Formats: sequence, C-alpha cells, structure tokens
Amino acid sequence: MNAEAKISVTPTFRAEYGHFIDGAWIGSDGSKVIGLSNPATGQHLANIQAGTPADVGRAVAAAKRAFPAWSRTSFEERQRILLEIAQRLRARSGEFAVMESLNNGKTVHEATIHDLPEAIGQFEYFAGSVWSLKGETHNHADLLGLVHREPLGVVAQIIPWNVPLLMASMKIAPALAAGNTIVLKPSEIVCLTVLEFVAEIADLLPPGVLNVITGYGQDVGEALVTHPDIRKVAFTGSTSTGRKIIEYAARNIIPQTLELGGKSANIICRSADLDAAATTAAIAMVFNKGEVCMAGSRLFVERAVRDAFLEKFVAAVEQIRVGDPLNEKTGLGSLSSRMQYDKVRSYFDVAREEGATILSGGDIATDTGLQSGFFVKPTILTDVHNRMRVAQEEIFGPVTSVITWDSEEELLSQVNDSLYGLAGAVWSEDLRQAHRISRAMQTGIVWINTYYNLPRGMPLGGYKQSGFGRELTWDLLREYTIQKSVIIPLSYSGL
Ligand code: TXE
Repeated sequence: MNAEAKISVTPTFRAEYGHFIDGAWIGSDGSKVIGLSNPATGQHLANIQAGTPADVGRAVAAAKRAFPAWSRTSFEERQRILLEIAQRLRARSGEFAVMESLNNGKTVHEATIHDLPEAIGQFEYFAGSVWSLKGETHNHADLLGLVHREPLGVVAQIIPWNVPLLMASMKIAPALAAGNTIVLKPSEIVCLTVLEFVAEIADLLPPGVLNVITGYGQDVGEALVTHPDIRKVAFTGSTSTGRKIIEYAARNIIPQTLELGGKSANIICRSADLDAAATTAAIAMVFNKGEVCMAGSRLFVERAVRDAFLEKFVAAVEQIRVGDPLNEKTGLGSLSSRMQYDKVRSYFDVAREEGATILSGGDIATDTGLQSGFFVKPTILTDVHNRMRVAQEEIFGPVTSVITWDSEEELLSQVNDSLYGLAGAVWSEDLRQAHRISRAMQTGIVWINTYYNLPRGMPLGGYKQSGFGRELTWDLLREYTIQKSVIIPLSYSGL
C-alpha cells in the first residue's frame, strides 16, 4: 500500500454522545449504549445512546416549547444562523471528511470532494431560501386575498447511514429555514459526523430548536412519528421502512417526504461517446461503494456497441483500487456494515443461481492491505435480463447488471419495468434520441451524457416506490410550511 498517500488529519470527537435535547447532551432513559465502529478495521469509535420512547417524548416536548419563538425569528436571523452553520462546517471540513470515512468506510477522497461541500452547500442554499417565504396576494375587484406560508411546528426527520452528514444537512437546513423545530433520528449504524456536527453548532441555535435522538429504528421510530405533537415526517431509507413510516404517519394524518430505494438505468446508445460513457458508468457503479439510492445499477447497452463498450467498461472498473478508505488513492472503500457486506455477497450467489455471468469481481476483496473490513470487488454481471432479481432488487453495493437492447421500444419497456424510479442516464450523441428517451423514463432525474451531476437547486426525488416529495430545492419549503388564506372584502358585503 502507498503509505505516503494516507491522509494525516486527526479528527477530534467524543468517546460517548448522549441524546441532544433542549440544548444539552443527556443520557438515555434506558441507559443502554450502541457502539459505532470503523467498518474497514473493526476499530471502536464512540458510543451512542440506545433511545427509548420516553427519550423521544422529552425531545418532542423540547422542540414544541422552542417552536413559538423560533417560528417568529426574522428571515435575517435565520439566514445569518444558517450561514454561520455552513461556516462552522467549512472550518472543520477536513476533520469531518475523515470522520465520515472512519465511520462509514467511504473513501476520504469522496467525503472531501462530495459530502462536505454538498453539506455546506445545503446551509448556504437554504439560507437564501428564507426570502421565498413571502406569501401571495390575490387582488380581486372588491376583495383582497392573502396567502401566508406558516411553519408546521415540530418535524421528525429520520436518516440512513450511507451519507449521514449530507442527509442531515438536506433535512435540517430547509426545516430551519422554514421556521420549524426538529427532532432528528440518525442511523444507529453510522452517525458520528451527525452528532459531532450538532456538538459543533449547538451554541448557534436556541435550546430545543434542533434535537437529536439516537437508537434503533424499531425502538424510537414509531414513538417519534406517531407522537401527537409531530406535524411532519421526512424520511430517507429503505422502501420497506418507508412503508411503515406511511402507516405511522396515517395515525395522526401528517404529511411525509420519503426518499426511498432505487434501481437506476444507465442507458448506452450506439452513438454514445463510449470512452466517456464507460468511465462514468464505472463511477456510477462504485461511487460511495454503490451504497447510493441513485447508483447506476442497471446498465442497458445497445447490442451494436456492446462488446466495444464492455471492453472499455471492464478496463475502467478493474483499474479501481479497493482498500483503505483513508488512502487518497483508494477508489472503493469498505461497505458500511456487516449487514451490507452479507447482503451484497448474497447477491453474488443469487446472480450465479439466476444464470448471470460474472464478467468481473463477484467476490470479496482480500488484497486491501488491511486485516479486516467489509471489502468487495466491483462486480459486473452480464447475461442478465430485466426480470432477474439482480436487476429488480436494490443491492446497494458496487454491482452492475448489464442488459443488452435492440430497439428503443423494448429498451423503455424494460427500463420502466421496475418498482423504483429515482434516477437514470442516457448516453447518446443524437440529442433527439436522448430527449425522446429521457421523456419516456419514469424516473425523477435523468442525466444526458453525464451521471451524478446535480447542480444546486435541482430537485431530487422519486417516481413509484422510490418515494415522493422533492429535496435539494427551494420548492421543499412548500413541504415544510402550510398555507393559510386570509380573505378581506374591501367593502361590507354581508357575507
Ligand atoms: O434501512 P432502514 P437499512 C436500502 C438499501 C439497504 C436497505 C436496508 O437497499 O440495503 O435499505 O438498510 C430507521 N421506524 N437503503 O435496514 O431500515 C433506521 O434506524 C422508524 C436505501 O439500514 O430504512 C435508520 O435511521 N425508523 C436508502 C433509517 O430508518 C426506522 C438508504 C434507515 O434504515 C424504523 C439506506 C422504524 N420502524 C438504506 N426502522 C436510500 N434511499 O438511500 C428503521 N428505521
């Protein structure tokens, strides 16, 4: 291994985190802890609280108390605080990138060039959004209508383990901008950066405005979402847990924003720039170890260019170095947990049983230079048809199924034959064809001749079982506010 490429930043974080409630760190009602560890080495990092419904009750009560004052803060004040949060993150971004890598197993390079700038960007972007909360006027001949946008109250936010700091930022920034108070539950598997981030910004917010409860989903999730004082839930995670969230939300009829799984199609047409398409398809497959809801996990290649494309694609994938996430030359780090490791490996067996050919990878990676860790080789499956489990189910690892197509009609029926519809791409130098295909794809994002390129403000969200609601955009403030119509006749009408 290249020792000189190893990152030298040593982050500062605590040995144990409490729940963050009403501006203070407190132990759990149940006094049990959960260990956070480094999936690449097995090293213990910190302990967090295994929360209980009673802890949830305390956090919601604190957020409810803080709401009236926070909802009345001026736009200037909210903007100033959001920008200051961004500034605090920027000042420690090197440390946070290493912490994210340590706890999640992603490469420090990805955390540095993606997770941190994007997380900072969320606070800067939504700092500007406060000025969009200005409401509407309706000028009728003898009547004035006003439409106010009011914050909802206490919102519940539940996030996963794959990009924790960015997910927390995507949830916290718009909710605060809109004037809500928050109870956030990060993943019990990876949340070191989320907790250290909250510790870093604690003094910037009045007590109770942002509260964090840690613990297992089944222990605190239902208590949180069904609490009678919660006015909205925002969730990112699996489709099966998303279904439960909808059931919980139904009890008190609260709105939901759900960002769930995906099985995105990356489509290669005969006119594509094959070099660019192959290099990018490799990134679409291994970025964040494939633990991304938008990963390019179904690769539809037109038969005429199949062999030429695959040669370039295999070459690009086999160049990727699997190993120590802290080494700046590493392209693919450790999967986040034993759960993901077992899941991804089980799909290698499924692929074999279903008759797919493993063109590259299909195994654990042992030559990483580390003694332990959840490392798998980037894996290309061919001889796949779209109805196979490997093409239908979210594997959430660096695994791509290659499906060959002949006609656009047959292509689109397969692309859209999926429970999911989050993202996808089409590679074609024929712009008419690219637009035609992009319009027909039942998916929330379509990239043309690029992948994972999401400029600030463009909405992210799904079709079908990938969820509903759109994040990353000012429009999200609509989901964090409620409209009130005020009607004023300009002369006495008797009605
Ligand atoms: O997800 P869960 P898991 C997919 C991916 C992955 C699979 C399983 O395919 O392999 O889901 O991952 C909380 N009430 N995605 O089991 O359970 C949980 O504590 C309330 C895609 O980790 O959805 C965590 O904070 N909350 C996805 C969060 O839900 C509950 C990202 C996500 O965990 C709960 C992650 C309950 N009953 C996984 N049960 C994406 N869209 O990017 C769990 N949680």
